[in-house]
Amino acid sequence: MTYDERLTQIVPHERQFRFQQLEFYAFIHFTVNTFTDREWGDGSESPLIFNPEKLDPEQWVKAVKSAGMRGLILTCKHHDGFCLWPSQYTRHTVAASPWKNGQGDVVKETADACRKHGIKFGVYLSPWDRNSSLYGQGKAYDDFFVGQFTELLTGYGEIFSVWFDGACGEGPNGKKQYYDWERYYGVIRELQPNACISVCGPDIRWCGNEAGHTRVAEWSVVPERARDSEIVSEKSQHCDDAEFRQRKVDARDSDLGSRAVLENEDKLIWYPAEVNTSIRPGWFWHASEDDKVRSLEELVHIYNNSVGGNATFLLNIPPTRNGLFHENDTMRLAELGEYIRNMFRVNLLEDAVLSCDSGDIEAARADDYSEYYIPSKGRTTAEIVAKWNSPVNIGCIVLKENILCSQRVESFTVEAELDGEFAEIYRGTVIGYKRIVPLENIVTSRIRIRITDSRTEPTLAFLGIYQGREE
Ligand code: FUL
Repeated sequence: MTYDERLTQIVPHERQFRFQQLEFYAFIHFTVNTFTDREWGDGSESPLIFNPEKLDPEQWVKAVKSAGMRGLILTCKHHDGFCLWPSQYTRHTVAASPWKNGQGDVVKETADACRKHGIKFGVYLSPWDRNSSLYGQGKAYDDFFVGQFTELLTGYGEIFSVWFDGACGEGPNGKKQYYDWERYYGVIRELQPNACISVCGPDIRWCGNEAGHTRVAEWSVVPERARDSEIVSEKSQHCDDAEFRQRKVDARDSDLGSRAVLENEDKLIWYPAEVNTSIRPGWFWHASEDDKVRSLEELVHIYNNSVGGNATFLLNIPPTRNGLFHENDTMRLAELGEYIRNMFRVNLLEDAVLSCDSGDIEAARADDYSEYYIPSKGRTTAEIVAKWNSPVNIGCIVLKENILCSQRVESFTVEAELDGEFAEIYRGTVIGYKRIVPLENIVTSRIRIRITDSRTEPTLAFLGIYQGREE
């Protein structure tokens, strides 16, 4: 087997494949911090301050759906340790709050709203707990933590993501908790085998920043050492084992999966990236940020580079103190959804003649995995031409590899016929699950896509060429 063939032996697990197809989903940061105007609580907050009088997770779900999101992850417990459900393992929960006279359960209301409106529900649970006296006591805390997520994974229906944050601000002289990750993963697999364990977990990789930045080439095949990479990032100081740190890869490295990086690695894994960022500067709601909601342009840019850059997009929207999204956020979500729907409204390929230098390119027309394009055996390049009878106005191109056959494409170009000749209008690196090529209204009758380098025969599960905006 050649070196490149070895790389393409690595494919997603079914749960990762399903997860990737969600593409875009919401993060909800909500807890005592919403009431104290802080980003990190210290665990000493009184549950009496938690009283979101108009709490309505259906409002959240409707708003995130309007943006085209297909799931929602709730901060069931942030670093301050306050539980949004009535956990039996601590008194530091909604049960001790005045909200609904201590009878409420935010997790249940949110899970129910997701189910009712047909989106997936996931849980964020901070391993770092600043309230629990057990934190730092090894197994005693592990038992407590496993007990808490067992409640979440058994009482609220199907969970698509268990999001373990790596942050810990204890510092060198603070408490040290060595988490028994393998035990946690074992319990999760048993209770929710279809859930992906994200960030401090084996299924979904933190992209390495919280600003919405993306890599030029995002690879899903990476060294096994990249797993738990969160643990060596600057966010996390809870691991001071130098040898362990050396074995790991830094999640923030600009290149995690090129041939050169993978060359000396024994073990490779499928570990796709997730881009997580907030619609505002902070993760939690602050009145002072009501006028700092990201612009539509910025969000479209992040969407194109994450969903359209071989990653998934986890966008945070923080509810206000009354338990509802602020209107500035809901308006932006609706605008974003409309923009995205418009972007993919008209697939111009329906009226185009497609041709290719080898293989059956017709197989790439339908956006599914039952049929896909592959050139003849041994070819690692392809030349695909789409031709229209009269000029069309192109807004963007979408390419998708069949990732069930791994990630193969290393580089490609797009050319448009302008003044009777093909001219290069885009040069791309990887494709992976999906590549969105924004083209700003190119008018042409012929487009040529050249896959210029691929690890083994390139595949395309889908090719779409979409109409630009009417001016
Ligand atoms: C970080 C946390 O410290 C932030 O508060 C937030 O939850 C973000 C998603 O992850 O590590």
